[in-house]
Amino acid sequence: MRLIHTSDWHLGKVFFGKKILEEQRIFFENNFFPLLREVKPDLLVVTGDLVDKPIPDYETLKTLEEILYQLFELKIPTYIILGNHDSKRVSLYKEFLKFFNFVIEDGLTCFFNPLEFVSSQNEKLYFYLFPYLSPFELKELAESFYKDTFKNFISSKIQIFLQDLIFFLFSNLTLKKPAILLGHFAVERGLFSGEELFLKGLGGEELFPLSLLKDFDLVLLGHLHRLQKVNSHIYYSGSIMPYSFEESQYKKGVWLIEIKEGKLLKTEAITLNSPLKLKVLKGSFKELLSHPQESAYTKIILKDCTPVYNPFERLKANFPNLLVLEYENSLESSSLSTENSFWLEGNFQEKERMELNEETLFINFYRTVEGKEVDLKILNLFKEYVSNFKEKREGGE
Ligand SMILES: [Mn+2]
Repeated sequence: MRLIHTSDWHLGKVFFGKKILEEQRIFFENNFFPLLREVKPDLLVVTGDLVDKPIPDYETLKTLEEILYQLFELKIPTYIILGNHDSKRVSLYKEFLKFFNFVIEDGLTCFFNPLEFVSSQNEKLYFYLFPYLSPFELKELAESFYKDTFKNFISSKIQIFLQDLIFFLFSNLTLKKPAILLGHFAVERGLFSGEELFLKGLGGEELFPLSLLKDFDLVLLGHLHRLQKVNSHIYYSGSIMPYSFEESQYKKGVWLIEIKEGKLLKTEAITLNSPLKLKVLKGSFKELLSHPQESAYTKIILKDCTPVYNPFERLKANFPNLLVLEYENSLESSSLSTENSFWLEGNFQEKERMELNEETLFINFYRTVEGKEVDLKILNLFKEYVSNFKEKREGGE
C-alpha cells in the first residue's frame, strides 16, 4: 500500500506583497500531478493549511477546486485535515465530497472513530484524523463525546490548559492497529522554519510531547514547514514551496510511504522543484549596480557601512522583483549620531533613550518629518489614539 503525504500548501499566499497563486498553480500542474501520475498512490494525505487565509478569495478557492477535481479524475482517495490557517469555508462541501472519496475533517469525528482504509492489496489501516482546533472547540468536542468521563477529569482541575485537553483526548483512545495519526501541530524536537512562529497562539505549551504519540504506528504531520523525519515513525512533509527567503535553501517535497502487513516498508522524501524562485544576494551597493538582470524574487543584503540614498528604487533596474533590502551591519549605531535621528533631538543623551515615552517620540518624529513643532490639536489626537490602543490591548483584543 503506497501513500503520498503532502501539507501546508498555503494557496493564495501573498509573499511580501506579491500574490504567488500563479506559481502555486504551476507547481501543481508541472510538479505535483506528474508525480502522482507516476507513483499512482493508493491514498493521498494532506495535513492542513490548504489555504493561507481563513477567508480565501475566489481565485484561491477556484484553484483548490481545480486541484480536487484533478485528484478525482486520477481516482486517488484523499484524506484532508484542516490546519490553523484554514477555516470551515475550506470544508464547506465535505458532506458532498465524501461521495467522491474525499474526507475533509474539521472536527474530531474521525479521531473518535478512525477511518478504516482497505487497499486493493487488502492492506487494512486505521486513520485517526486530528485537525487544528481551538482549545474551546477541543473542550466542546471532548465533552460531547466522553460526557461524564470528561466532567470527572476536569472537576479535579482549577484551570484547564490545552495540554490537559490533548492529554485527555489521546490517553482515552483505544487504538485499532495499525494506527496512523494525521495531525497539524508542532512536536518536541521538530525543526521550525521560522514561518510558523507568526501563526496565532503557537507557544511552547502547544508542543506535543512525543510520549503521547508513541503508540501510533505512523504519525504524519503538518504545521512545521521543514520537510523532516522527527523519529522512525513521525514525519512532516513541510510546505510545498519555500515561503520565506531563509527557507529557500532547504529541499521541498512530499513523503512517499509504503506499508506492507502493517509495517513501514519504505519512507522516501521526494523533492519537488519550486516554481517560486527566491534569491538572497549579498554585496556592496556599487557591486550590485553592475549585477546582471535577475528575475527571481530577491532579497538583497547590503554590505555598505554607511546609508545609501534610495537603494531600493535604484536597484530595481537590475532586480525588478526585489522584495526585501537590508544592511548587513545594523546602521543604528552610526545613524544615531547623525542629525537625522529624530529620537535624539532635543539634547537627549543616549542613556535616556529607553526612558522616552510615546509622546516625546511623537513630538520629535513630527519635528523631523514636518520640519516644525506639532500643534496641540494633533498632539491631543495622538494621545487619544495611544490611550485607546492601550485600553484595547489590555482588554485582550
Ligand atoms: Mn503552515
